[in-house]
Amino acid sequence: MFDTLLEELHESIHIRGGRSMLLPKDISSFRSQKSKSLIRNWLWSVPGFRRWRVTRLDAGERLQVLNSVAYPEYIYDHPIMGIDLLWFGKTGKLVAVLDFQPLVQEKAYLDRHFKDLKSLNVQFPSLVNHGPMRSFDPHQYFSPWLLLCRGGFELANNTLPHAFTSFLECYWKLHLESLGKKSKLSSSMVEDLQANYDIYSAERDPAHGLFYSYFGKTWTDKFVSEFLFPCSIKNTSLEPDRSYQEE
Ligand code: BLA
Repeated sequence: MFDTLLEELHESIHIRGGRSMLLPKDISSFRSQKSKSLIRNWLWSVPGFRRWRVTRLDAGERLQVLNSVAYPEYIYDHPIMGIDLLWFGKTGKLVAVLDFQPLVQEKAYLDRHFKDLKSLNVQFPSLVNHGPMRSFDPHQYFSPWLLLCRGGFELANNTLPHAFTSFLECYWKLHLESLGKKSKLSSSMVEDLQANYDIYSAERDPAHGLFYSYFGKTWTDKFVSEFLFPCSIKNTSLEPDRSYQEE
């Protein structure tokens, strides 16, 4: 599950000039001792973005994950791109979240950036079937038009791939349009808001318990603070990715 979507994501990054960065070995790929779960990670350097990370977790029948976050450069104030797809094979359950994650919730900002995501809500109503959020606050870094659904195989296998393609196209469109426009939020404000996103996500993300159980505390703490949400621990004036080299 999700390998086709992973390939599609990587291909779409690649054709827009993305280059894969070299990661520390135990972040690039890490296998749990006891459960044979494998996590693989990629970090891309993409024009117009300061950081684009991708994670694929293969824990067999128990869990399959595709997760990705793209942070635009600070001179652009458009939303962060967020993807979180989970497939629990034993119970046949899908949790899928696709969002343009807004830096602020003001109407003018939402009007400016969310026309296309709104239309995806109309196109894919079966992906907008969520109840209340359990871990996150829907009014912080989530948009009113996020695609968030809990479903089964049919949704995962048929609807999700179409929605995924459209979602990526819409986000690239938003990104390309934003390159030509002047941001309304200042770069320093965008920098603070993106750093806050990392702090907020590191605190709330329900994945940490899962990573602890698969990969242990030492590896998980390093992974969360250095790879998933580096701005949650670092002084935001430091560029977090300078330590990584191009592959
Ligand atoms: C939910 N995400 C979850 C859950 C897990 C993960 C285990 C709980 C599943 C459930 O509710 O049944 C897993 N999250 C991960 C993994 C990683 C991660 C493996 O970050 C890292 C590799 N989460 C994101 C991004 C978004 C996101 C980018 O990482 C936005 C698109 C959203 N995940 C998100 C939301 C939920 C969720 C909204 C539901 C949580 C809730 O109900 O509050």
